[in-house]
Amino acid sequence: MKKNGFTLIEILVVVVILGILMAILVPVVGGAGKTAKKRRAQVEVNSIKTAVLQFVDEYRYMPWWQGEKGEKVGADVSSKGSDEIHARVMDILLGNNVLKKAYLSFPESQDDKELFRDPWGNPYILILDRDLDGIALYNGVKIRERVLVYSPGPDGQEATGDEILSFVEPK
Ligand SMILES: [Ca+2]
Repeated sequence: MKKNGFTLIEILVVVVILGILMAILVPVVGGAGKTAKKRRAQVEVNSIKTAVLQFVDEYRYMPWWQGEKGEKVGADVSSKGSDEIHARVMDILLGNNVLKKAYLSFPESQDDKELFRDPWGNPYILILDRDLDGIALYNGVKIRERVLVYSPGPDGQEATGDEILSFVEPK
């Protein structure tokens, strides 16, 4: 018997095979995207941390102060819940400082030029040891670091266990 075109069975077999392939490939590709975003966030929290430490190394104070001649030391400062603090720290690190030196640059792909956003669109959170006692507080826990940088993670929520940190959280 000579066949013209595909039989219904042949089409069904192809559809089933495609379905199986999709079921295998979609989670793999999706998972890879998630991993890549987490990796990018880890790289970025580390580079912000490095930028702050380089700034402190040169200036001997944190890249945050109030007003034109504001105090350069004072209580530790956190950008949690304050885009204004975050934006000012970034402004200073991007080159608006006495030496006019850029300690950091935003990724070219990022549209926002004021807030350094994580791969899920939330600004990274910075906690600066402004009193320079070598301790910064993370959710009430003392961390022996000059600067803490973190992303709330894929869910954008704090303290849900998927945060991406520039430091090691004590157990
Ligand atoms: Ca401190």
